[in-house]
Amino acid sequence: GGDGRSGTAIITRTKPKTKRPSLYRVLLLNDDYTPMEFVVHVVEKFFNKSQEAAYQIMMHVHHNGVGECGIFTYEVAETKVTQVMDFARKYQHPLQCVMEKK
Ligand code: TYC
Repeated sequence: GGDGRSGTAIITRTKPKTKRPSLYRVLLLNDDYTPMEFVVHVVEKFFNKSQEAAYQIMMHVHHNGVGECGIFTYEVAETKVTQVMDFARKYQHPLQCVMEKK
């Protein structure tokens, strides 16, 4: 790189740059009102977990206040959050789903 005239140089990349996408955790938050079975259903439906895995995640959230449902790229994480929040609102449960950068 460089223009051979101004005395400046431009460094050009030779190795192909593969940028890894940033990852985001999708979390469920505990509350006192959403039925346990509803949370299990949400985790099965939107995070493709078995009933057993979904139950364990739900109980983790119930006891710890927050728990991870999966790790995704930004767009996928955002879609999961929107889908869960829309589904919870449809059934008038206060369930909260959020994403955070890993
Ligand atoms: N704490 C709720 C109850 O006792 C159950 C619950 C679990 C709610 C996980 C939200 O993300 C949650 N019915």
